[in-house]
Amino acid sequence: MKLLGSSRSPYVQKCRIMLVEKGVSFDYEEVAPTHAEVMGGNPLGKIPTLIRDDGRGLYDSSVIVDYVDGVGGAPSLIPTEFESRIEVRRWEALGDGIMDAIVAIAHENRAPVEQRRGPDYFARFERKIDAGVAAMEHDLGAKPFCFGPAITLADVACASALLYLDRVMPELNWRAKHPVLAQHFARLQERPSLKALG
Ligand SMILES: N[C@@H](CCC(=O)N[C@@H](CS)C(=O)NCC(=O)O)C(=O)O
Repeated sequence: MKLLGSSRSPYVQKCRIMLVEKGVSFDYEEVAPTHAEVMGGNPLGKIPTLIRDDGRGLYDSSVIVDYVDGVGGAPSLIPTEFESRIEVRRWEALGDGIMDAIVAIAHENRAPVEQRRGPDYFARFERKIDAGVAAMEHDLGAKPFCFGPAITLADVACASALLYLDRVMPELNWRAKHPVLAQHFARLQERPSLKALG
């Protein structure tokens, strides 16, 4: 299988972490969303797009991680038991939501000054990021992982969001307010799956 994406996309990084955690072998190609192969595999023209071995495209990141969890070996990073699965999926939604808010701010920062929507717009998305990171710290609590006794998609999603936050908005200095989450993230950063991102 081949993952099409860019290291600038947090949704792509989420899929790459998942692929390595699951020990699934894959090719990775650094491309823009407008690349012909992306358009061929994903009518929405977005990255990440996964091209399966039979040539069919798969999207978006939440479907790709589900697929990777299924085709990879044990252990499963997405629990099958209903309540557990919903909780891990909620963590994923939290990570994705933080990434969405950072993307909104990053887009706005790239817009010509006269077209920007002003401080209220920034504040709205910064509030989502602050509240999202606070929820991660709270929900992690004293646990060794975001959910259960070992790594799951919840940790993959959490790490993807925090990596992106560090890259795009380091000035937020989230570690000062969330030391427990900071320690967990530091441990996750030691894993080969995160180190492989370069
Ligand atoms: N919800 C999607 C988001 C993917 C996404 O928005 N990707 C961006 C790059 S970060 C993209 O391809 N944008 C190009 C476009 O929307 O035309 C996922 O989780 O995969």
